[in-house]
Formats: sequence, C-alpha cells, structure tokens
Amino acid sequence: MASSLVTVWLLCLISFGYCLTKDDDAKRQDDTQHLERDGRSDGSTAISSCPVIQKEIPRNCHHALQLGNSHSGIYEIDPRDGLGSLKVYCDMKTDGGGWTVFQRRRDGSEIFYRTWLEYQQGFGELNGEFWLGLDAIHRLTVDVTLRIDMMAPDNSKAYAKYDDFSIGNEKSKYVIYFGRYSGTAGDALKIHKGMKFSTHDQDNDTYSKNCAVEFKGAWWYINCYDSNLNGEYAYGRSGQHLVVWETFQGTKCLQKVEIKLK
Ligand SMILES: [Ca+2]
Ligand SMILES: [Ca+2]
Repeated sequence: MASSLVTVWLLCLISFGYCLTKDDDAKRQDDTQHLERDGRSDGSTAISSCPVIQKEIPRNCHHALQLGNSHSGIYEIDPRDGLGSLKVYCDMKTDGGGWTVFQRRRDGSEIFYRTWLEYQQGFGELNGEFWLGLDAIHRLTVDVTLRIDMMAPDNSKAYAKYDDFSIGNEKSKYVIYFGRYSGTAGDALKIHKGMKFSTHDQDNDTYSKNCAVEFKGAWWYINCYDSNLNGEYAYGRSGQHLVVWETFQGTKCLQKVEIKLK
C-alpha cells in the first residue's frame, strides 16, 4: 500500500515536471493522445494527463502582453470585430510593451512608393520593413494611443505620442484623428489632423498638385507636410522626398522609424 502511494506520487511529480517543460502546442497534442488512450482503456482519471490549456487568441498586442507573452515578435491577434484574425508584430519592450507596430523603416529594403491598393492591404515583412495596411490599422484604432519611435543618422532617438488616435474607414479615405501630443521629437503630425490619406495614384490632399508624387510618399498630406514617414529611404541624405519628421531632424532622412499603437 505504502509503495503504491509512493509510485502514484512519483508519477504525479514526473507528470507535473513534464507539463512544465513542454510548450503549449506539444502539451495539447500530448493531452489529446492521453485522452485517446484513456478513452480506449478503463476511462479512469489519468494522473499522467496534463491540464488542458485553452490558448486564447489575444485581441491585440496589449492583450497578448496581459496573457503573459513578454517577447517582441509576430503574434496572431483577433480584434473581435467579426472580420477574423491577422498577424501583427508586437513590441513588448518599449514604454511598458504591448504595442502593435504598423510601420517600420530601418534599412531601405522595402519600397514604400506604392499604390492606394497596396497601402490599403499592406506590404513588406513583419520582421523587417513593412506597412500593415490601412484597413488593418482602421480595425485596430479603437480607443488607442499612437506612438512613433525615431532614430536619427547619428543614432540619437526621439518619440512622439498622441492620445485618442484613430483612422477612419475606406469611405472616409482613412481620415486621421488624434488628441494631445507628448514626447521628445516635436509635433510634426499636428497639421495633418483631419486629413485624408493620399498615394501617388489617389490624390486626397488640399494641394493643387499631388503631394504623394511631389514627395515620393504616401501620407495624410495637407499642402503638403511636416512629416513624411513613408517617404524614400536614403540613409545619411537630406531631402523633402525622404523619411522626414521636420521637428526632429528637419529634412534629414531618419535612420529608423516604428509607428505603433496601444
Ligand atoms: Ca492635390
Ligand atoms: Ca512642413
């Protein structure tokens, strides 16, 4: 009797350790196998079965962080709007973590001078340079803060943050709204508030010509801009058609940019 109790306890300990050391997917697979085995045998409670962990798809990166995911990288999220899940890059380190990144520039590997359709749908690599897509960004801008992290060619960093960020739907031409500014980069977005998005093949700005064509970008141009973060990437150069945030580096091309929301 005593020895069988010891055996049971040993099995429990081994099983517990086993559960702790396996990742979720492998664990679930094991669980399924255990359950199948149990079903075929006497149906008794299996001491070797690990607790089933229901993997919840987070609503956004902030939710993913709350669920215990602390590493930056690609996550599948579902905003619960009935439109299905999507893959995004989550920044779990900056400013408390939980940021959904929707644009990144860092080496010029991706062309950003693209069409309306491409800006709607998104392009690039989530681990590299990319634009998530206007439709996706619209889905994610429910009661969120916008944050833009920038690095100058001399490696100095700055950021800009805005309360109550949103972009409208396709019908509104993805009109941009935001509240109070805070940060170190200066407010180069202020003049763009309430503006529609424009690309080289869709001119929604207030200028007689097309700002997107003039400055080789795609943005919420007015007539034309104080910021041009989808402009051409040319490390170490200056020019109005480049990746520019005027209040931080004038028209010097920024070395790195990440635009994110939480
Ligand atoms: Ca125009
Ligand atoms: Ca300007």
